[in-house]
Amino acid sequence: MEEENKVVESAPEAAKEPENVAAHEVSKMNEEEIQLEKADAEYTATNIQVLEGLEAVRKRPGMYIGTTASAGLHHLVWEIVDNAIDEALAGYCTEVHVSINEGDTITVTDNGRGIPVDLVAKSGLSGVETVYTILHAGGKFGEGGGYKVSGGLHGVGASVVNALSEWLEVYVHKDGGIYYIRFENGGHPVERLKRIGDCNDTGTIVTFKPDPKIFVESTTYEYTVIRDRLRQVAYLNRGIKITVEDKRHGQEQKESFRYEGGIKEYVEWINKNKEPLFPEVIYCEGSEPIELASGTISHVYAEVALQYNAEYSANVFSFCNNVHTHEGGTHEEGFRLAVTRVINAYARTQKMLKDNEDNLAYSDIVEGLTVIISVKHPNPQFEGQTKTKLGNFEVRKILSQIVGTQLERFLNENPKLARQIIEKIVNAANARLAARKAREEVRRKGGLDLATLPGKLADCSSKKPEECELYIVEGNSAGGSAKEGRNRETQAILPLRGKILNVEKAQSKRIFANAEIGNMITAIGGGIDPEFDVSKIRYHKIVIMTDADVDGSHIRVLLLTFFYRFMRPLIEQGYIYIAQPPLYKVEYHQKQYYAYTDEQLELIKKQLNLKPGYPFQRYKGLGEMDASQLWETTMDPKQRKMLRVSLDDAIQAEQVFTDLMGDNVDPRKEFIHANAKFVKNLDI
Ligand code: 0RA
Repeated sequence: MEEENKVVESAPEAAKEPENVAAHEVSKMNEEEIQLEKADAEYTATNIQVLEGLEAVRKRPGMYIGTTASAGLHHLVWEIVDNAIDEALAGYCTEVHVSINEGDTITVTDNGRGIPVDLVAKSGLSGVETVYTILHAGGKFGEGGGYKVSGGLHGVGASVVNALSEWLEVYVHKDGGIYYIRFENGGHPVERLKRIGDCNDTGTIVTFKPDPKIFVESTTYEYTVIRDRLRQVAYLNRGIKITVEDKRHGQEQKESFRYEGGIKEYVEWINKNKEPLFPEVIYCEGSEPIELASGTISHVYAEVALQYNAEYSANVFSFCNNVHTHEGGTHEEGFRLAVTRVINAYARTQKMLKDNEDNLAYSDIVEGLTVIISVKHPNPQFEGQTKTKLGNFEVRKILSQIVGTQLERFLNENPKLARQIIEKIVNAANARLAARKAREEVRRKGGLDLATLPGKLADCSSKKPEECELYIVEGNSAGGSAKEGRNRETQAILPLRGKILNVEKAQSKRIFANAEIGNMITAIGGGIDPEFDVSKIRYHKIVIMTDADVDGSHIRVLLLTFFYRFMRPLIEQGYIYIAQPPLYKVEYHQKQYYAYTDEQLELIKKQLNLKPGYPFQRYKGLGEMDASQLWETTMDPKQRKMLRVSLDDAIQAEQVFTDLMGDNVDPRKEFIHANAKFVKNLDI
């Protein structure tokens, strides 16, 4: 073992050409003591620099992982998984296993080549130590070698995970040996990489414990969050087997994902509760060479899968390097150009669209269409407010060409399906024209006129959207209390009468004619999709306030569905909130105590030392509260609780909304049962 321990204690001469000298050979060299000391000195110097780098990450974790809340905690997992996926995309790894262990540590195992263990010339450290301690070291290995695509949102590197971990351990199986290193306290190596045994397989096993000093809010991992993301990664990277396992006591579970059909299966899965127009999934794929700044030639790979269903909403989801590009970008633009061009040309040659008729619009083409666009790019540029918009200009043309030629071929080879598609699109175009007419009608009657705010709206006096809040309130009586109790300067109230229209089931013509919806559109002021303009909205907080019962949650889902379909940026940019009225009131010695959960009620009873049977009020609806109570418990910015609705996983949301609002009744029933959980996890 003694001999093996010298892996990284090699002489500087050897370090100059590490790619030619295997680590174990280096270790066997008979080195002069003096050289060893020199290497040690260099190691110490590197080490100081390295630790300064990692310290910077610990000082400002938000700069690297966005947040130290739950999303950041999970980001650590994506980071390590990305490395394994890169190894799979390079063609050397077929399986990735992720386990959540007792104590909320994470282990990621892959059967790739194993992270290099020999010296890296530039760093003077072993490959493993380089990857886990030098910021942005990941890319250096990939260049010239395999298919290295990580970057963008993830791709900050494994060293960031190490920096934010209480401890991190790596085992590498490679060249017949098992190598081990452990880091503590944000990336300090306990010992240098050493060979601890023999093996006849290859791969990398990483385990880390997020540092509770960094993740102060919580260090508890959510199985479903990890499961959902890994399922998505498996869909986006066909053939890779990804397993997720929860080993924590009492919640043991395990699921495996492997999709030979990749994104073709992904669109089928998204559409599983929708009625398809026809079962076929249209699939296009291709790659184009691209020159990197370094002069080396790499490739951009693109694939698109689409399936029509009998519904009306458009669902275009795009990805670059497995990152969901919420804000779209050049890949979506290329797709849009291609389908608009090809569909119109085909419709005209088939005389399904006459010479004197207007072109079919992109919005007509994507009505009832589910699309996955996935691009792998060696040097992605992410732009936009949330850095989820692909900016590489060359991608537009690549997508346009690939989709253009292959969609055209599909239409020519499948004339029956092509006819069905064009008929559906022509229908959508007719409905759009009818809707425009209906809208103009409503406008003429004063309904959608932005200049005339709805009479039911009690507007606030401030005109600064940043400080203005719109409360959408269920029922007229609660609306009355809210109007009376509010802060008139910044809080506006829009009461809703009964249930709003289910937009999931209605064609746009009916949607625009609906008075409640018209009122909301006018009050919010940004118009609606496809012309929705978030910069014009009149309130930066739009608060849904409904009763804490089944009807209330139904109305809430109807409203969320409406926002999701017609004003999606409101959700994407975090402008939608759910008010949290209390469930109980306890009166004791002329003082009121409010409880928002059953647990809180128990706590209050205990703290006040109340006898069993002491009366308390259970609020059945907002209407039971008077104006001052409603203000105090639910609307006062200093005291209220609100949930911000986020769109972490638009695809999950897509399924939730189709399940809840579509024709398929069973999933809706299921939801009513799971309602409590949904309300708790409003991160849809
Ligand atoms: C670069 C080169 C080689 C392997 C890897 C990277 C690698 C990195 C990670 C990160 C997680 N799992 C990984 N597996 C492999 C191969 C070097 C060689 O053997 O020639």
